[in-house]
Amino acid sequence: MTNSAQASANSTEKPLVGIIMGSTSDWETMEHAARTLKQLGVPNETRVVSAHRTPDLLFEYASSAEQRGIEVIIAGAGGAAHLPGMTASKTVIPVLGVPVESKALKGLDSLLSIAQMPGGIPVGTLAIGKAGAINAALLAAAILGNKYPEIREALRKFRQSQTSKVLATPDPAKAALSTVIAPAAKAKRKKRA
Ligand code: RP5
Repeated sequence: MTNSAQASANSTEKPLVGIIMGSTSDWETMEHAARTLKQLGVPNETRVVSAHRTPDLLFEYASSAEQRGIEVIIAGAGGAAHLPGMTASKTVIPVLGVPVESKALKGLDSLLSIAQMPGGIPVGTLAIGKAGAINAALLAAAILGNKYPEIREALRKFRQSQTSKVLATPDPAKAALSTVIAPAAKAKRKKRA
């Protein structure tokens, strides 16, 4: 088997990325990480693991992840967000933290809890909310791309398509007009027929 075949990654394979979150209420944010990984063909698993409500499960998940073949962990949490840091303390695989937007402080509490780790236990901290969840998945793919050529190519295609979409709509005023004019013309044609 070639290195590339050995390193192939598709959705039927064992998960390479573990997406964990402190609560089911975090799913609204963290589903964007799962969707982005799916789009890139990166096998992943998703679990609710709470640092405060299920600390034993957190220890078990983090300490067994490497042995189970997980190569990157994405951990999302809000408020006193200890999940990413505590996870990082129990494994040497990279942990990417997503600060979930909290009601009280709009996620600033989550951001600082995740980013302000003491020297020695790093957590790669992303932006608050949806952007952070998407970027955590893209960063996980970039990390995995060092080992899995398919993932690196999927990431390259994602970037190219993103660039093409932006270049295809250089004038936002025209784009806005076309969303008004095109449906109106369609309705007119339908009425005539
Ligand atoms: C954190 O507390 C979770 O990550 C979540 O963002 C926040 C609120 O959790 P719920 O009260 O909605 O379960 O542990």
